[in-house]
Amino acid sequence: MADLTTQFLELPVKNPLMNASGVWCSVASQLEALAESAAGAMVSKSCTLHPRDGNPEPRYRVFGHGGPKENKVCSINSMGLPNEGFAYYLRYAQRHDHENKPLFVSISGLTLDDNLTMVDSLKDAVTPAILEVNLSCPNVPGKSQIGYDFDAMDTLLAEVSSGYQRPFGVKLPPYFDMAHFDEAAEILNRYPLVAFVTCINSIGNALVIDLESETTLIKPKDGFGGLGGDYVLPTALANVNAFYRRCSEKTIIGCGGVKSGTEAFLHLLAGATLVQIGTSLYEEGPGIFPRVLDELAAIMDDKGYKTIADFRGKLKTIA
Ligand code: RRO
Repeated sequence: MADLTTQFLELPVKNPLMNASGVWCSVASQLEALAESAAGAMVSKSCTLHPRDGNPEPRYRVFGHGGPKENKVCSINSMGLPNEGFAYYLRYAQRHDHENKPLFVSISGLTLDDNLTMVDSLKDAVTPAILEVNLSCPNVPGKSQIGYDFDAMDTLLAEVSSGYQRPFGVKLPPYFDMAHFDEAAEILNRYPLVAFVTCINSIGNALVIDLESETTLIKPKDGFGGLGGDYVLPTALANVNAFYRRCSEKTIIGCGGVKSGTEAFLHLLAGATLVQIGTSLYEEGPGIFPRVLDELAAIMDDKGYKTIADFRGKLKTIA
């Protein structure tokens, strides 16, 4: 039977699966369910310095196009960063069993100062939690994504690096242009403390319309929201592989379109070390982890791969 154990920044991890931030991780009961699940690691909901209610509902909808045969699982959300506030997630981190599984704490401050305040507190707190800075929330009205403003991204990475002085990671938005992959990677590579890069956040500002009612699926921002699930898999794989190729000193976490062992395998093949599940976790709950792990192990067995290192990053291209 295939060995699914892996390592993340030298930490042993039981397997490469974890939740995507935002899914099953907003309150302590959900975090505890993840801690008890088969996932190898977990991340908390992106938080702001102070608690937020987020955008009006309906603000998350799952949908499938192509009919039952295609069985597509897609989502659109404009949650607007609803969260319990940084102190809440820090308290959870302080009682989490990090030996059992690594915990990432995701922060998404509304200002640079808020991010630096949270970074300072996390640094001073006695917790092995791993910091991830979300540069890609697409849903706060009036705020653009830091990941799409390369000057702001450079400034933030410089400030967080000098404030935190420990390895941390960033959650990136999807990029769609080779010049943008190059420029983003060049900025990330200036900062050795940026130890990992999570690709991708949802594809921002999509619009899904219900044919019959001629109405948007979600209420905030006139129906515009972040796309997740099946539609984003090729974009996610492109971003994972683009940063894997360009950031040889950094570890890549893949996120986007994972619903079975097949997509988890593809993310690993493209260069991811850990693989996150968002939309499908929202639909199935933490019971999804043992299923996807079994499917991944079966694919590895079929192909004769004994460990993840046998194929991770070994995507072939056509000569
Ligand atoms: O809360 C959200 O609306 C949200 C966030 Br912070 C994010 O990073 N990605 C997303 O799709 N939704």
